[in-house]
Amino acid sequence: MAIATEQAALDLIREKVEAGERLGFDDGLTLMESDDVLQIGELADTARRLRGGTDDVYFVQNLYLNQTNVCRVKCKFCAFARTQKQEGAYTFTAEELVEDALRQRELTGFTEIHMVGGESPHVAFAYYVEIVRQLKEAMPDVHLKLFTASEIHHMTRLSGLSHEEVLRELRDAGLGSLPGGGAEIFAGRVRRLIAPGKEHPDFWFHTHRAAHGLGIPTHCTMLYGHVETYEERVDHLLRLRELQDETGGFLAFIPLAFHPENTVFERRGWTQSAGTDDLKVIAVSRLLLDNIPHVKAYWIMMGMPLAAVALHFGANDVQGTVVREAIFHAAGARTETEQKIEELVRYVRGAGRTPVQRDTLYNEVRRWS
Ligand code: V47
Repeated sequence: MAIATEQAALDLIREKVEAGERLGFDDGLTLMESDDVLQIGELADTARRLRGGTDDVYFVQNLYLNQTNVCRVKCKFCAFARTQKQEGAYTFTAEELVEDALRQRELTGFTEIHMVGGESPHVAFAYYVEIVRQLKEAMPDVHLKLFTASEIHHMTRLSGLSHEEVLRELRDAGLGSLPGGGAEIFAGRVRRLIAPGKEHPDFWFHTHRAAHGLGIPTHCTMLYGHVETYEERVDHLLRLRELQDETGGFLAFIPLAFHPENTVFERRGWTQSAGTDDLKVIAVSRLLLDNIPHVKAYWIMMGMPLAAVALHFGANDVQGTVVREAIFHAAGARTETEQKIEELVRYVRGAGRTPVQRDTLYNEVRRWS
């Protein structure tokens, strides 16, 4: 787009944002195609404030667990999964996970366990229910944010139950919310290239809609920086916005930058997204997702210094302390695996914002004024 025409298009988008008007597909595409990252970032921050956002920046004290890395799906973007017979394959029992979490709790407190894993064909649905039941029994005050929509779908295949029935059983055992993984990019062309063995995106939506209907809040993600086009990114974001209009059940959106190390894409010479693209995706997400209250700058993938900058591009959450992360680190992430609360506070303050420790449901736990 010629510079003058692009500026005219951005000016029109600014007018819409200032008037509180919803942006459409073409607006999203104009923003994605623009290289004027600073202008888009400022616009996203303006939109965030006009929609009631303040200087508060959230994080949660959490622990990451993975119950198994055994997976039947073989997504081409994944460096974490193993087959049962491969070296390094593991499946923890409920007892082992509880023991691990309790041991970790003696070292650092946490209010949330975030756990996702592979779709192992070697376990039964009862395994998942038992994990949830035992974790909840051992730590009743900890929120359990467990299992992607793909894993929930996998459980329907293991059990013969519907998505609603699986979710109800997990909820009754102690599940608090679902993380947003498994969304990848919804466009069929991309899914066929990067995750041909994965379920149709309709199941992702069906699972989240069912969760929201049962009062289980969820998160949503987009895996970007691989074979997707700008159109496919915008399409993905608008599909999320549509479900949120219907249910209001998404707590936050988390863009996930593709890490190619140890995947087939590394052998084809792929590298990780540049920081400017990460900032642009955060900003455009904030602009298009006018109905999702929180956008996370996930420091695990972008590092805490860039996550702090992203707070001026529409993000208002830096996820949490994390403690142990395996999926991005298997794919070459060079970031730490844990941030101390003091470090999160230091970075958020450095960005001129107010650090607020939250629980999973965004209730305030502590504020640094
Ligand atoms: O679905 C896997 C992504 C997701 C790679 O809800 C990769 O708060 C980049 O669900 N490069 C799982 N991304 C992680 C997940 C998550 C993470 C952080 C916060 C939340 C939340 C959820 O990780 C997968 C996939 O999209 N992923 N491999 C990779 N090589």
